[in-house]
Amino acid sequence: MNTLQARIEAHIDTLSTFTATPGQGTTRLTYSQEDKLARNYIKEKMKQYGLEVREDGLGNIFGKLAGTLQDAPSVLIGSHFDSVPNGGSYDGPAGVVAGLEVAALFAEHNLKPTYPLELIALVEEEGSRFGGGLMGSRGITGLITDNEFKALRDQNGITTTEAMTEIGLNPSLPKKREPNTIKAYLELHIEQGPILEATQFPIGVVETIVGLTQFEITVEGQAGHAGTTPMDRRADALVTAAQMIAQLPSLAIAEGEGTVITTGRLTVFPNGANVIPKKTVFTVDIRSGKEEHIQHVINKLNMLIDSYSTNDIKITAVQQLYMQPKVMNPEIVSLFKQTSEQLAIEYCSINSGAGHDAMVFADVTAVGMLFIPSKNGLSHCPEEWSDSSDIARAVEILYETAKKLTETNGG
Ligand code: HGY
Ligand code: MN
Ligand code: MN
Repeated sequence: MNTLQARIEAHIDTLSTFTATPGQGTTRLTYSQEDKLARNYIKEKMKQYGLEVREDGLGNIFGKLAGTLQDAPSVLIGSHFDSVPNGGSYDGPAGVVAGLEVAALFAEHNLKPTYPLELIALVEEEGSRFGGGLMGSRGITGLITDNEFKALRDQNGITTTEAMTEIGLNPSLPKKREPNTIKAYLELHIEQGPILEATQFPIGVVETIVGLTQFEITVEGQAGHAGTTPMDRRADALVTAAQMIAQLPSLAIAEGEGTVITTGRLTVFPNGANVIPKKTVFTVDIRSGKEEHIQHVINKLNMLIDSYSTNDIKITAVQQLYMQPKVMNPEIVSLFKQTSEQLAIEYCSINSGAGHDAMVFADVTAVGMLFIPSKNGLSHCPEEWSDSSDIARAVEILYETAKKLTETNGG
């Protein structure tokens, strides 16, 4: 194993220890103690690799290698470092680590770019704590206003600003970043699906990212005694939710063309075995490569909600996220492909069924993504694994691409 691969494995292994569920995957919620440990590690490495480190008013971390051009826009490289509950070690960190090692190669070759190279480690891409997702990148691009950010609360009612302050971050720092300060955004990510492994390509050059939307649906009925309440006098919030959730898959299947729908979270109140549930809250995640399918499913979801609403059962839906499908920047896509060919690294084109911060930055700058294979196509689970040799290949491609985009000679 070469030193680059060894360093990559050391980064991934260290970051994976910052979890609230040791032995049961990575659980690293935004602004948690685990976030703080991972953040300190990332900042330490950024400093070690000669970068100027700062955090913004959302807690995103930046590591900048200044260019010779004054006030020039940066080439950003990075990904997110939060996780889903009981997730894996690579979803997000693979891209942060790749950025770190690109910076290490710039330092090793003592390169001075014309345009700045800037690493970025983003918060709350998963939305596991504050809902919706893509929070760090949406905050930078102004898709989330300062007031909307301050109003976000986790499941315990803790606000973003309270949680930030708890780990020593400063929510009053600037959040939005002007688009003219960003020249490009590059992100390495694990595929999180089976295609690259099945086709035996070590690298996927991403062409498009699916559109997605997320709803939080609340069903309110009437709590009651499980034993004394006759069946014809119940307003059971869980039975209603279950009847609705059971019908969701057919809405996506009817659309076809890869449209998917998922209920990942369901909470029952008061959650007692002998209590008729008063309230349930569940999520609905809808994705498709074509926006029309997403719109169709949203319309059918609203019809489903109306059909189950009665005098005794009240149903409300809050849309927490809506992102249109995105196409990656053609110039960067071809740069990735040319560079892979020059490096004799086999690649294929691939479309992303997962959402990524890159889809947010695509609205304000030129964006490109690389994928590496996921073992058994698994992700968002402790079994998630990718080969550090594939990450090393991606680092080589990102390094050569970053040199071109920052107009750096040598190395
Ligand atoms: O849900 C997603 O696609 C990403 O993992 N946040
Ligand atoms: Mn991710
Ligand atoms: Mn993820």
